[in-house]
Amino acid sequence: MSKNYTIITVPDPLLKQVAQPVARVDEAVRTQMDAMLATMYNAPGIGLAANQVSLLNRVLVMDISRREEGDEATPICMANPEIVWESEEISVMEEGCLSIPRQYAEVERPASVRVKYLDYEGKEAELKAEGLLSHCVQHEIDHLNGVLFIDYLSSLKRNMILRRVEKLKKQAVL
Ligand code: GNR
Ligand code: NI
Repeated sequence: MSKNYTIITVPDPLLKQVAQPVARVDEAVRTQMDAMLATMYNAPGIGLAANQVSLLNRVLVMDISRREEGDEATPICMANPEIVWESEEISVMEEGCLSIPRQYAEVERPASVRVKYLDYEGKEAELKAEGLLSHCVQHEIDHLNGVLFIDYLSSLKRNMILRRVEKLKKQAVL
């Protein structure tokens, strides 16, 4: 059984920090990936970056599969992910973030990307992502760079969202 981390929320300054590369994927990093997956499934969410659980290394996990009863999980774990190619075509999708609870906004991103990374075994791997997975992997890599989806919005919309999260916290809804 993996431990569940606590997910931090805005305006925690750790969400604005740049995470540092891992030297290699060792047992400690694998244990972190397992615990991040458990935390993500529990939330529930389709992705989670290390910053969101107060860890500042370049590790993320994702699983966009709809998990009905009996379905196998199809987790993707990445260390040191790098976007090596992005499409000119743009995709707009409504995004949310576990660190900005209950707030959603449309975000424009390259429609597809290729990502190079170290996998759970520590081997070099590459993923081509489109659709929801493309938005998700870009959203997670942004977290590792201290960037949130609300940073792409106008300051008016961003501040509106930040105030709504504050209000939810005061109401103890979070
Ligand atoms: O659960 C999540 N859903 C989501 C939807 C659209 C684009 C990105 C995401 S990621 C988000 C979980 C999260 O906050 N990851 O950092
Ligand atoms: Ni997020």
